[in-house]
Amino acid sequence: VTYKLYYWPSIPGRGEYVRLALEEAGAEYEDVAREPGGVKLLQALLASGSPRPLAPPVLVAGELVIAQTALILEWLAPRLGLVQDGERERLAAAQHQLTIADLVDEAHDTHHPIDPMKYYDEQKEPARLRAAAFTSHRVPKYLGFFERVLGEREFLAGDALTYVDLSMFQVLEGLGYAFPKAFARTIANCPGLRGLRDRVATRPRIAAYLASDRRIAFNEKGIFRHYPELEA
Ligand SMILES: N[C@@H](CCC(=O)N[C@@H](CS)C(=O)NCC(=O)O)C(=O)O
Repeated sequence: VTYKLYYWPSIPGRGEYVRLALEEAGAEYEDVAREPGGVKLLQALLASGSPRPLAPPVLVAGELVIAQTALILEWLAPRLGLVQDGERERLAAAQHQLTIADLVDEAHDTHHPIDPMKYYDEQKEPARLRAAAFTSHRVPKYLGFFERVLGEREFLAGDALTYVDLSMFQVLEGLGYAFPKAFARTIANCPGLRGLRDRVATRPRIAAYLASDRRIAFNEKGIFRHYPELEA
């Protein structure tokens, strides 16, 4: 099967968690909205897919239409060899992925704390307060949690690489981009996560992907945005 990923073409966003899994597995996939006319296809899928997706990313596999990043990954992982067999292992991975999704939501809310439909410029002051809380309390809480989950092991869910490790890599990269100073302080206390980030980045398929033009750079339209004033 050739998987079809539908996601906004100009940001890594939540589509990137799915891309990293597909890339690590060497799966065949189309990044539909990045092809000419693809955004219209994405909009058509949002208007007519069944079950109806509220928002991308959406994965289409044959007849199946799957939305919600964590659910897409939970469905894909056994097919891509990115989760271990067994209920406990599957549940642990899904649980950690949902926790990552919470962190991603909070990262988004640092620049859109009031209204996701309005511009950042229209909510700069609450954004400053939200970002301060995020970088001083929430990021240390989340990363401290995952550092403890990892312990002395190499992977977050079980004893082999899973999609959760790939997603954690993306989150660490995103936090480092958006909040370089605060992130440097927090990650200094997380040697396990630093090791995990380096291990993922140097996996042959991931390294090739990161160096390719398939990888979209972080930018100020995405979820992890670098606004220096939010770190002041
Ligand atoms: N919980 C969903 C959130 C999906 C989501 O918010 N997608 C964003 C792009 S990253 C979007 O296009 N949202 C449009 C909207 O919510 O109206 C997931 O994890 O996939």
